[in-house]
Amino acid sequence: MKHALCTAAALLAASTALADPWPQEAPNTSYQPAFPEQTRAPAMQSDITLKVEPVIEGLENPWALAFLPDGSALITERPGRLSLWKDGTVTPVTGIPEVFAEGQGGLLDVAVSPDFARSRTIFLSYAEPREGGNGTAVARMQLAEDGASVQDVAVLFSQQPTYDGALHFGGRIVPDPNGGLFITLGERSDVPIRDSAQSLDNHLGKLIRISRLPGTPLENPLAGQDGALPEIYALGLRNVQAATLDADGQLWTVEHGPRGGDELNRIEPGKNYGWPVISYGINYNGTPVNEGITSRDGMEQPVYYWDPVIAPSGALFYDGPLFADWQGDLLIGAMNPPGLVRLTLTDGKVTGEERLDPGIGRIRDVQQAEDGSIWVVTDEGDGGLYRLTPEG
Ligand SMILES: [Ca+2]
Repeated sequence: MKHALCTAAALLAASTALADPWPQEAPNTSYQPAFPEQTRAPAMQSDITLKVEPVIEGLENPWALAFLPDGSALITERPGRLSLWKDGTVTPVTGIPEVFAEGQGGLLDVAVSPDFARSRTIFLSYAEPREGGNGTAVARMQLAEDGASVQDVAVLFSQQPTYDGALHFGGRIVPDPNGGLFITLGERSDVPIRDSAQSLDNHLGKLIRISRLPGTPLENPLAGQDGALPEIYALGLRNVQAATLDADGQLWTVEHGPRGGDELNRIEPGKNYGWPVISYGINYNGTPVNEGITSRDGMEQPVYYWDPVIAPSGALFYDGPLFADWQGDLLIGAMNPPGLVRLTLTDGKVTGEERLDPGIGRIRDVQQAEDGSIWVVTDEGDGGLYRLTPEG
């Protein structure tokens, strides 16, 4: 029965492939979208060839990059290294926190404070080694003038509870314009710990917002609620590793689903995004996620979902001069299949999707340089930092 279903779906995919610039592979489920634009948007193809220039090669599972105001860049490698690239030279940065570098854990994101030019402040997220397990943490520190070390390291946040696992750390950091940091936090993957994403007494499967300064609480949407941790900004998220603000300052996230069910969400304060109660995917072993439902009152629908998945990590709204046709489009790093996903959005709905494969492997982070070029890191054992521009 399962085989027959797959064959029919494969035939359907084959018959539409001629019209599509990229193949729509058979979905893992027969779930129906809540509205027509929620999945499988019309395929688009840009009339460009990507030029790929290696900036640094031989990086070990790089996870993130962030530009400094002078155009230099900080790069993390998951085993626990931070480097500064400047004018073609790579300098190791010493003094960063110790990390738990197993499975999906290690040194994760790097973010530059909006006041960096004055404060030299940067933020790192990482899997923090602890008694009895580990958890995602975020530390604040100052980059020395020569870029070779950090000092005054202060841990701003430690996800609770500690868990003895190596999966789903989340870890993306987005500074907001009002003195806060948005931080995405995984639900640690396993049954039953992942159900914690639905309770407000812990940080698993949450998006939180904390102050950039230690000991300065911010107004957050659930802070007054009985038993709710005051940092929580949104809940019911699985493993968000892509988060970015649009031109209006609205936060968007892209999360890893299970088998099927990667999601794009527009984050509203205090809202519940449903995991693991509702999902457009199934468990890796083929069984339904809990009751196998895709909607429930009080839980937000994703703006868009993918089945099969793209394995998203790293995202930005493009607004540079080099890719003139991509203004305001959402670019998402994809690890499986590897490449970049471009979405066009109109009135909060996805109107088209393009798959671009620069041929460099699993893209883990995407950033835009001052000149409008797109810089990415590839999460491979022999990974790198690359600059993408339109050919010609
Ligand atoms: Ca969801």
